[in-house]
Amino acid sequence: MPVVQVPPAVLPAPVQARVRRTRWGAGSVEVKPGELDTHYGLWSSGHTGDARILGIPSGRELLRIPCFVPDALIGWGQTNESKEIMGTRPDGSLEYTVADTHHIHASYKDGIYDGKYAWVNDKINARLARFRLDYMICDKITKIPNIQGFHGIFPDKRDPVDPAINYTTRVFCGQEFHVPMPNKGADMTDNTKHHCLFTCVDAETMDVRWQARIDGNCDLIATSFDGKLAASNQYNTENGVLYPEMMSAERDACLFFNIARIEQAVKDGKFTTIGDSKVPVVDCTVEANKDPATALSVRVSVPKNPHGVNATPDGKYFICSGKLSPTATIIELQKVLDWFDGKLDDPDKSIIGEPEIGLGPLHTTFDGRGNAYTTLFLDSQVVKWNIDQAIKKYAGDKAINPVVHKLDVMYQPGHINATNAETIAADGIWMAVGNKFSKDRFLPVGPMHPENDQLVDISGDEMILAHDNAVRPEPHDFVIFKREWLQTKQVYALDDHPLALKDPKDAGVTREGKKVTVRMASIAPTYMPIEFTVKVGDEVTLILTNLDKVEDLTHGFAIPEYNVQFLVNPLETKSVTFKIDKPGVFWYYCTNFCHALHLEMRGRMIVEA
Ligand code: RUQ
Ligand code: CUA
Ligand code: CA
Repeated sequence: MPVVQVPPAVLPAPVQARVRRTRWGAGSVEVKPGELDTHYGLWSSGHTGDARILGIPSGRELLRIPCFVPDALIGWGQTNESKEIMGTRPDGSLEYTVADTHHIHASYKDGIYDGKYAWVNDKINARLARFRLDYMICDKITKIPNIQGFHGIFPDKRDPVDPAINYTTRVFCGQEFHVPMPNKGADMTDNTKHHCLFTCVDAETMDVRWQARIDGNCDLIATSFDGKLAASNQYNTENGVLYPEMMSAERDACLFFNIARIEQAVKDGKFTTIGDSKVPVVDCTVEANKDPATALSVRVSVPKNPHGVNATPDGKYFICSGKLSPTATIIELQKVLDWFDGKLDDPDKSIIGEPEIGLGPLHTTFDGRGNAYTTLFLDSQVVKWNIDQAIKKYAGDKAINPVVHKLDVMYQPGHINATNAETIAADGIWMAVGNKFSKDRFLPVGPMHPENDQLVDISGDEMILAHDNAVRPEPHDFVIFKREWLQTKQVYALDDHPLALKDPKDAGVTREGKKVTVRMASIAPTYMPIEFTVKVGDEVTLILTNLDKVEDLTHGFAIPEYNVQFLVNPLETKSVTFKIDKPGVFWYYCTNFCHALHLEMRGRMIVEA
């Protein structure tokens, strides 16, 4: 950690505040030239449809990882490899070109990130993308059948408790919008035929394992650290189609799924299917799950239209934010398990705290020292409150005020997350707050404002606002964790791609009728071959392997008038397929500065009429 050497007394007041903070342990937000950030941040991007990697505490954006939508820089959505992951129509065009990524979470081993995967959802088109974190690329996308308004996701935090069930971890997915099931043009006004599903995806195969039909909807998702339960807050227990109906009940719910029982029900064949989908659908409706001995799910009531459900790092509690109620609800995991075991007569008795914390509470994070931090959208604040104190107050000690501190943030915060806070190792150092409005915080750039991600030092008793950084709209959720938990590879392996060109001598053109294959290598500062000839009417597949194995030696490849541009990183292979329709000379060239002779790195595609 950088240490400030100057005696505090001679410094102006704001700087003194920073010196004090340095002594508390969070360190300076300044990452000096040559130094590295201490934490990684995985950010979802909202309706730019991708994900971002940030360094924390600097807040610098280090990388964008495309997944659901095309990206011109790396050629995502253009290369054959990325199109296969994204999904295409019969004519070869992309199935979808828009997306809205909301929630991003990484894979765990025993309650701590294992650095293997992260997942993000697409709310618009109900897709789940997986990133492999060693290369920081998207390697799979799964379309979730039957649903719309795919919102919360959360992976298992631990391998499944029942070793008889043969699979690895899973990702749980919530459906926010009610639709007729099947959604084929019938029952459009029949409320009773509108449903929502809770979906389980296998983390390794990315296949949809099962779905659960529920009453009401799912919003955010959280999983328990013991691997037994998944939870979803529900703001539409009314099953309303329009929003006044969704606001009619005084309390909605947090819905808990007993994952082992659902897996068993699927194994025992106790499921149905919907429309053409073959995915098993179990019954998690309220009516079918009244008997604790067999119930697959149970509802715990939570005040009006809650948002955000988060598991505390000690594994004991789930916290639901009130949104339209100025409260947070603390639900004790063990008590929910007791209800399933027949030891608690009323699931609502698992509520052990409901502190008043402020207006418009949305999301909560933790410092690992027993404190919760909740965003207050309407108050434009973050409230720090003590969980034990809130529990004592609920138990009867009315004199207690569990609120420790409130901090103004700029403005209208949504998501919030602290370093390591979604693991058992929450370290209580930094906290990021995603503000939906930035108003006057940055140089004006016209009507569309950036958003303001703020960094807060939470190492002391009071929160200290450490810095603002502008972000392109509009990130939603994010997780932050210490850099030691992630080891990326800096160079690809030739064997990653079955068509890699291992020996430059194999470069060249082969033809089968009108189908032409061009195998090409890049070695700075040249391509091999530096010239190839094709004919109008051909269909060309160009496979390019970057044979430079030096870290950071990335080449680009562009062909004028043929709308081709993509990147190849060290030892990476990518391919593109395009139709030849214009005769002439076309200089392909390297778009990515790679060498003193980068500008000379080019060659000719000669097209004969
Ligand atoms: S949910 S504020 Cu709260 Cu997608 Cu983003
Ligand atoms: Cu290769 Cu620039
Ligand atoms: Ca409601």
